[in-house]
Amino acid sequence: MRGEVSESKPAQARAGAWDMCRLGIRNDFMEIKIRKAEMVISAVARGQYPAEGLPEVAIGGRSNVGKSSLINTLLNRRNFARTSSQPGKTRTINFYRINDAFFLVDLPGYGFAKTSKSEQLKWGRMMEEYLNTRTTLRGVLHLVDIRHRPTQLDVMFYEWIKHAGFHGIVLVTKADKVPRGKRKQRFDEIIEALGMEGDDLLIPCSSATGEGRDEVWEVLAQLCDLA
Ligand SMILES: Nc1nc2c(ncn2[C@@H]2O[C@H](COP(=O)(O)OP(=O)(O)OP(=O)(O)O)[C@@H](O)[C@H]2O)c(=O)[nH]1
Ligand SMILES: [Mg+2]
Repeated sequence: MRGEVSESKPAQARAGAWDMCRLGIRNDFMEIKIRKAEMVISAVARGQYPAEGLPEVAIGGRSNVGKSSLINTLLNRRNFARTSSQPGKTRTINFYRINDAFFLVDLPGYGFAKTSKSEQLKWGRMMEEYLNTRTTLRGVLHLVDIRHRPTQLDVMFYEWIKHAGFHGIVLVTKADKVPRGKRKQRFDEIIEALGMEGDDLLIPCSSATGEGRDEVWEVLAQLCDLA
């Protein structure tokens, strides 16, 4: 399996719906210091992808789910990846090079109501080309909003990720919007709708409170072999 989190590493939650929400944090996990973060290119086709051969992790999900906000939270920057309350902001594949060591990739969102059929087709082709050909891609973080039941497009996107051979990693965004006591039901709904199983991971996140940031960094570190 491509991009698999290796057996010996602890960021692997075992089966069982609720257990998937817990991710062991390594005691010796050191926060990675962001020395450098650069926007390299907004790509729409394969020929434009960076060719350095550095490992990369992509961040995908519905329009407005919080992909660009997550990148900013991870990097401790306010407006590095462009965010907007208007859905459909990110329409290209945006490559961010971090510490000259790996890429974070902000994927264009899907499911934006005002998207035309031809835009949808373009999105589909762009994603297929990226997921199926990008050999340096170690994993895809699939973002879903804690407040909404996954849509058909979410299910399709998750299937794509798994089908391409990547570890299933779901980040449940905007966790701050739902009180802790009411979350389990939300998680169970997402797990069921996406058909999560085995050692798939589910990590609650919030760009408003920073919840989940450490866990996501640990996943990135493991996927990209960061020291
Ligand atoms: N309360 C709360 N709001 C959030 C969170 N993450 C994102 N938002 C808000 O949700 C909106 C969309 O966030 P973006 O990060 O631009 O979403 P995106 O997935 O990049 O959207 P597209 O680029 O359109 O696909 C913005 O108004 C953010 O401020 C979160 O964790 N909590
Ligand atoms: Mg965006």
